Amino acid sequence: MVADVLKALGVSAEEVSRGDLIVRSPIDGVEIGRVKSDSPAGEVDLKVALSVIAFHEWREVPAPRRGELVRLFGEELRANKDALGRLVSLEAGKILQEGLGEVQEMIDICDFAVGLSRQLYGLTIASERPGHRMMETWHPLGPVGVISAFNFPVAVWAWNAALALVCGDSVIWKPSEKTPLTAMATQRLFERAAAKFGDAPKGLSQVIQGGREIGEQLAANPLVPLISATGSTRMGKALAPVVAARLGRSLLELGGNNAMIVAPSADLKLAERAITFAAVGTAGQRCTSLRRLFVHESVREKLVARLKTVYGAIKIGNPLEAGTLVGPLIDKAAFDGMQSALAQAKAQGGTVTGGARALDGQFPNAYYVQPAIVEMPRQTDVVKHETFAPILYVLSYHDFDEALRLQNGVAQGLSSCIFTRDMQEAERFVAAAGSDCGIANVNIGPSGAEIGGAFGGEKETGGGRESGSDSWKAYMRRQTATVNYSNALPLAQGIKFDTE
Ligand code: UN1
Repeated sequence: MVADVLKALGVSAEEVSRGDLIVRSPIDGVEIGRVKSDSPAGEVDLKVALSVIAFHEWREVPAPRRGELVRLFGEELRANKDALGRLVSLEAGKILQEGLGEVQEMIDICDFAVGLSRQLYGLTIASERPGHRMMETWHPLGPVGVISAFNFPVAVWAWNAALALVCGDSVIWKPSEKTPLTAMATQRLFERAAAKFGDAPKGLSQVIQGGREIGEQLAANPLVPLISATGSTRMGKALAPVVAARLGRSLLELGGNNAMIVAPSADLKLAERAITFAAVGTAGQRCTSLRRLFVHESVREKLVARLKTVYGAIKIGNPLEAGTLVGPLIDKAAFDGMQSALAQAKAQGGTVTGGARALDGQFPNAYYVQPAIVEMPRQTDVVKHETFAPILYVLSYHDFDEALRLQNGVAQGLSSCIFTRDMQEAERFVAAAGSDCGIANVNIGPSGAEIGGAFGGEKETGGGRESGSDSWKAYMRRQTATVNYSNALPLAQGIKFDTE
């Protein structure tokens, strides 16, 4: 099955038959491939050097023509959506619908980037000096290092790569060591698009495989002006100083601890569906997963009872089977992390429903779990911590200000939402003194953002913005240019400096 999918995507069985990175499917723990790591010292720097050469060529290709390459890549993705979506399921364990959704997200960002390739607008600025014109131009930046996580093994790279490519940059991708195969397959599709394009420089997009040392080697290289990294806050805190030490730029998309406020006026049926998708979808392994639920005391009993019924009926199982809503956790470490969080929650006064291992008879080497609902008396330490698993902490609130304080009272600032039909609450939630997150939704859950908006968050989430809106500016360098078309040399600020 894996071999067939890989073959359809242009990766031969032979290519994934040896190497130090052993890939196991989280579906059943069975080995599905071996991939060789790049060596941190030699190969990474060599690929960076090639990337610099590719950049020098690519930056001179007109942006709309660069867009054509991204358009062709989008076509490859369309043609191979099913195979790549399946591979995402096999390697990352997410249900097929979400695997396909992830590929759709790649297609969408390609479309966005193609349009953008004709809209990399700068400004013309009025000069204070006579006979002068001032302008602001966006130029290609250089090789962009993309470090991605296992949970969105291909889409997050695409958000970065599609923009970087139309912006005139080359790309070096270090995928999670847990998902090297989807990266290989994506690279292969890119190469097909590049072959159709004709004259794309060699090494325009490259993959480096391996663990943390590889990522650090990339981050330390001064020839890579931008490192865009997605992963845990811990990873970001280790990586950012490496980039900062050489005064490079980093674009960080780190942990979230996303909340929903359910107000007394909320449509509870809608809230219930949104909670379920956001808290148990992708087995709670999205950076935007719903982790904290603040329910108004007047509706709490009703909503929590409904959620327990819905949770009880959710189909957990093989993510490739139709009807499954919750697939496995990525590995044993994720399972252990979840169990430890649940134990802490109990010690901190929580009441846990669900959370146990599931299907261990059928899949002894995989880690399926019953999603957990944890009713907490207060927002304790464990609630403030992001555990990458389907745990939903439920707390009650009395008034809106209190709910807002609780929702903002954590170190992370990625996504947030409110379910309300009270216009004042909705507007206050998205106003300056409302949610402090990068994403704030009304009557929509915190996950599943569209590519058209800027994606990312504040505080320990790292402050970076990827994907839509004007996120492209992070992948370019801004130049202010002033042209004097007069025969005099007036100085700015009216300074007189006569040399005659
Ligand atoms: C992530 O988990 O790193 O909004 C990204 C969402 C997806 C992206 C998640 N579009 O949930």
